[in-house]
Amino acid sequence: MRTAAIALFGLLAIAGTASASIYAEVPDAGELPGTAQSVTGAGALTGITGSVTAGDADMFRIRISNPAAFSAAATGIQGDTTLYLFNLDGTGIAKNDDISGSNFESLLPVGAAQYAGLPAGDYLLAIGGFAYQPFSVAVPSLLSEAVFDANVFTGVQSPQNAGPVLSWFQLVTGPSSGNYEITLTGAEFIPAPSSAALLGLGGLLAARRRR
Ligand SMILES: [Ca+2]
Ligand SMILES: [Ca+2]
Ligand SMILES: [Ca+2]
Repeated sequence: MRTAAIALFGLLAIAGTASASIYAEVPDAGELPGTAQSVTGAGALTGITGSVTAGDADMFRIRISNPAAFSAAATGIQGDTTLYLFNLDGTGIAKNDDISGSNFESLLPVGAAQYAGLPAGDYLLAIGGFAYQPFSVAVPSLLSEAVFDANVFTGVQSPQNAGPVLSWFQLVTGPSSGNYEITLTGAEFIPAPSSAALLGLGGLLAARRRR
């Protein structure tokens, strides 16, 4: 019995270690600050996996514990991803669409001026497929309303509009649905409310009920 318990504990420990560093989207992350999925857990966050459909992007609230070491690299969505980093209020920080003229996957590299000197804390990381872009107006009608210039494809871009993202728009149809994987450095899970705090609350409720 004791041996079984130890073996079970060992299995749980292994499972916890294996799954702790990669966050899997469940079920679909929204694409605006109010509907972004919080990546809660504990410890270093080394990746996020998920999927988008056409006319869809995913936004995650992550903790950048070391901005000087932060990086995000995306693969998937039929070989053409775009990565965006926003402040919690939805204002843009940085975007990369294509790694190069022949590699359409995305990289926000370590040390970019847009984020390497930011304070550690929580930020919004978004991913979309081909030509699905964030806009700083609720109903886009002009390319100049995009948070980031949609006609710049390589390099780490700064925003062209200071306003927060209020909508997304598919500019051109193309391969824009599929699975993706984002590899991260300098990031951590956002701590969930501690179980001790929840137990404390449960104890308080139980105590009140007994009276
Ligand atoms: Ca999704
Ligand atoms: Ca989504
Ligand atoms: Ca791309």
